[in-house]
Amino acid sequence: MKTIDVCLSPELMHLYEVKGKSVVVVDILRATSCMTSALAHGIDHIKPFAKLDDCLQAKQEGYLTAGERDGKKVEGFDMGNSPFEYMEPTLKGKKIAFTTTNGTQAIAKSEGADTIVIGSFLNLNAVVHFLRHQEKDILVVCAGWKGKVNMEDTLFAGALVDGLQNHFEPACDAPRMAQRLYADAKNDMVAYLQNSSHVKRLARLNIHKDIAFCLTPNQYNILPIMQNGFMVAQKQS
Ligand code: 3SL
Repeated sequence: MKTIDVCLSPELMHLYEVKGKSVVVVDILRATSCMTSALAHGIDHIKPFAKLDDCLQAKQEGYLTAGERDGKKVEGFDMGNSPFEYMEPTLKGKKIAFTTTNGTQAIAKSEGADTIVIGSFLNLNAVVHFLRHQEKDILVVCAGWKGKVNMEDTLFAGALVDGLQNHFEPACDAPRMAQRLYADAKNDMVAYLQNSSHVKRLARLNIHKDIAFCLTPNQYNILPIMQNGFMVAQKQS
């Protein structure tokens, strides 16, 4: 049986091999939820950047600049990191250069994988469906917060382990732990996470609406997938 593994923080990436694998990058609050929403609402593609300056440069190639540092929209950027900002019909067909504190760093660290897809609760079933039909071991890369482990990304990893349990076996204890956590939390994830670090951080920025939305499963049936450095939406049947 093929395996599923979970890297709980990008700082642990040196312990994992990405070559030959399907990698799922996850930053539930809020980068990968935001990217999923943007593509589901008609953004043409997203170019993720680890560095702020590189992201700004993309403006010269006609990109809108988007993202955050420490949860706040970057000065001079066109958009921040709230999924609701990307639902605006006038953004349809636009291309976006995106950089975030943790999410786009985790994407950069996943380079070299056979496939990189983006996961969020918003497209949980689409991610499960895609991975189930890949003949490759899976690595879920949790973006965490500045190198530290967080609960929301671990929960999503657990949801994937759970959804794929008849097809992929856990490679070590991290996927088993994530699955246990998800089993504890799945009936009310908003309540379960209320004392978690990043929920508290975001609550200080007054973005409760974003938190509730990002924890809502299966709003979209698309799969953001990296193709030649660009993230595009692949529709799932
Ligand atoms: O770190 C990230 O990539 C962001 O998603 C963080 S925040 O939710 O915008 O604060």
